[in-house]
Amino acid sequence: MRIEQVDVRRIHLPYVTPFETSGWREEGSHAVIVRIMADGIEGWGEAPVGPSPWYNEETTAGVMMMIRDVLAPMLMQHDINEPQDVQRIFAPVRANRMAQAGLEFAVWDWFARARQQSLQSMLGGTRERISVGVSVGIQSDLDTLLHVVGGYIDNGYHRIKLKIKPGWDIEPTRVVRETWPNILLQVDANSIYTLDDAEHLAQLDEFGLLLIEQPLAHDDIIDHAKLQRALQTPICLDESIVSPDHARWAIELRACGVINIKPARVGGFAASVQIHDMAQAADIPVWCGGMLESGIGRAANVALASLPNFVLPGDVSANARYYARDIVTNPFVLNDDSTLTVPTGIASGAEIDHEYLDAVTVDRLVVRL
Ligand code: OSB
Ligand code: MG
Repeated sequence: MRIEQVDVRRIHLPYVTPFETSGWREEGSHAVIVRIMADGIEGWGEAPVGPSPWYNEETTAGVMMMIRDVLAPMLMQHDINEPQDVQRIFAPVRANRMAQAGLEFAVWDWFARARQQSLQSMLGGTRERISVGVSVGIQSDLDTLLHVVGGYIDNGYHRIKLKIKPGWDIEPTRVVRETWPNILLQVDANSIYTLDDAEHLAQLDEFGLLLIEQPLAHDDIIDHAKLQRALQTPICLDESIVSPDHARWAIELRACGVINIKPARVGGFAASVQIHDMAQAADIPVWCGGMLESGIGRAANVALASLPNFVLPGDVSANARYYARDIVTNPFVLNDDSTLTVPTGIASGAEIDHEYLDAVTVDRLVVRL
C-alpha cells in the first residue's frame, strides 16, 4: 500500500488526577494522534508525548513538526508491504522515536484492518488477559498516599508502583509495604539519583520490591550496571532503553534484571517485539510500561502486553484510572484478577469517539501525497 494522507492532531485530555514524578507534573495528556489513509482504509496511532522534554527529548510541538516535515513525507514515498517496513524506512532517522512510533502504530492498525485480523495476533500475542497495576504519582504526604493506594487496591489492582524522589522514597515505600505486606510493589525514580545514592537506595532492599525502575540518568547504562551490583532488588530500565541495541547493551553489561517496554519509547511495535524476544532469550522478564495513553494507545499496549515474556504486571490500568471520559467508546474495565481482557476482534479493538476526539483536539494538520 501507499499512504495517501496523514492527519495529525494534538489533544488536551484532562487526567482525573494530576500526575507527578521526580521531575515533572502534568494535569492532562498532550498526545499526538495520527490517522493514515490508504485504499479507503484508515489506521490510527498515538504518540504519547509530553508538552515538555522532561521524560525524553521529544515534545508535542516537536512531534507535530517532525511528522509533518520529515516522517510523513518519507513514509509516503514508499510502498509498504508489511508493517515491519516502517522500521526499515525510518532507519536513517536519529532519535524522535515517539514521532516514528505514532506513524508506525497507525500502519500496524491499517494492516490489521485491511487483513481483518486482531492486532494481538499480528504481534504474536498469546494471552487472553494481561496482568496490570497502577503507577501512583508523588503525593503531598503519607496519609494521602495511603488513601490513594488504598483506593486503587479497593478497585482490585494487585500491583502498585510508587513514584519516588529524594525526600519521598524510603518512608513512602515503608508505609505502603507495612500497610499491605502482600501486594506486588515496585518504585520508579525517573532518572533522579546518581551513583552516590547507592547506599541510600540499598535501604529499599528490605521491602521485597519487584524492581527499582530507572534510578539513574535517562541515557545511562554503565552506572546502572555498577549500581545493580550494590543492590539486591533488580533494576528495571525504562528511559535508557530506546532501541533493541540499547537492550542488548544493557543485558550484556548486566545493567538491569528487568526491562520496561514502552512501544512509543522505542519507535514502535517492530522494535518492541525485537526487545521482547531478545530479553526472553536472555531470561530477562519484561513488562509493558505506560505513558498515560488515551484509549487509542492503551488498546495497542494491551495487545503488545499479551506476548509471552510480558510476565510482570503492566502500567496499563483501566481507562477510568486516567480519564473521566476517554476518546474511545469502549474503555477497558478491570477484571477481578487485576487483569484486562485482550480484544480478539479486528485490530486493537479501540472504537474512537469522534465527537469527543474533535472536542479535545487543540490543533490539527494534514499531509497529502
Ligand atoms: O516513567 O513509567 C514512567 C508516565 C509518564 C511518563 C513516564 C512514566 C509514566 C508512568 C505512568 O509511570 C504509567 C501509566 O501509564 O500508568
Ligand atoms: Mg518509568
